[in-house]
Amino acid sequence: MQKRILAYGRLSEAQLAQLDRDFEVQTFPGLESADDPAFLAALPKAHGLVGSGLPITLELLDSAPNLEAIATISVGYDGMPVDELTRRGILLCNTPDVLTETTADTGFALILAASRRVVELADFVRRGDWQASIGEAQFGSDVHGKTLGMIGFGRIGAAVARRGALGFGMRVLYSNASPKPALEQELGAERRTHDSLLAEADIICVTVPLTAETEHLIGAHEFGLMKPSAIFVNIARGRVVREADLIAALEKGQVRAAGLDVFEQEPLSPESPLPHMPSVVALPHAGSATYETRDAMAQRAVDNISRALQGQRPISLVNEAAWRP
Ligand code: 8YV
Repeated sequence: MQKRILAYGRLSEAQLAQLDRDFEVQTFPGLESADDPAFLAALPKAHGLVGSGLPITLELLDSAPNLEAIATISVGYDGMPVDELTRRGILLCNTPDVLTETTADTGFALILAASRRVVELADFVRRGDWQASIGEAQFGSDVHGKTLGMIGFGRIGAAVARRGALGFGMRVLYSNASPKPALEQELGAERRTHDSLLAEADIICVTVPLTAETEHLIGAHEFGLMKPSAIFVNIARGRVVREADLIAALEKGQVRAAGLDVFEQEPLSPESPLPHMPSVVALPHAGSATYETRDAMAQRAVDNISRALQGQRPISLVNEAAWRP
């Protein structure tokens, strides 16, 4: 009997054909809740799940007693009940590496857009407000030669810092749980405590994963430490920042501008003041959203689930403790 996979993410025809060769595959494109009757009916016989955005609840796991592996099409796995999956012997696989450079591009796009007021000035032209030579009211702040403060210095943080140091002549500071001597060597990066980084950096970019330790890491106290000219960028997870405190800091002029790809609640409510503030560039969680990278992420997830269900070690395994070779 072939093992069964429920695929609820966006997979290409070639990727579905790859899965079809070895498994029985049922697709649920665009599924965001497990309430779909066909999905609920399929869970009891499912051995693998592949997709993203579906909350993996204990109730869902109880309905899927044959589940052996979940391949999420994302690097982040906050919100996944990792300990519970491990306890049940279910492998959790993610998609690191393939999205690093694209997400760093997004981070740098936000750094440039927020610093140089790209969206605001493009709107100014679009509205027909460009009637005379622009003046100080339209000036932005430089990026090249500034001090970049990275909160989190993993793969994506390092890739943002590399762009800053090598492309824009920036000095790089970082705060991270562990020191990164190789990156200090490569980029001249200097490790700082969280508070001194916030006070010293001109541009602050958050790339930490969301964990119990990093939830609401940046709030009123932290914004109070930043320079009034600081540019704040978040490409990590919205809940790393107390959004109400960010709004207050922008309103009070405690920081100059923000570039945000992630929010406490997603999709962001149209009621939120953030996208309406001229000093904010807001994106719809698009960090990895390119044709090439989303395809590479889906491919990694397909390879992960195939390997997991065939008794081979997945390429990217989150819960090592669940792996039984
Ligand atoms: C995902 C992300 O594509 O990989 C992540 O952790 O944040 C994005 O790149 C998004 O979460 C949809 O799965």
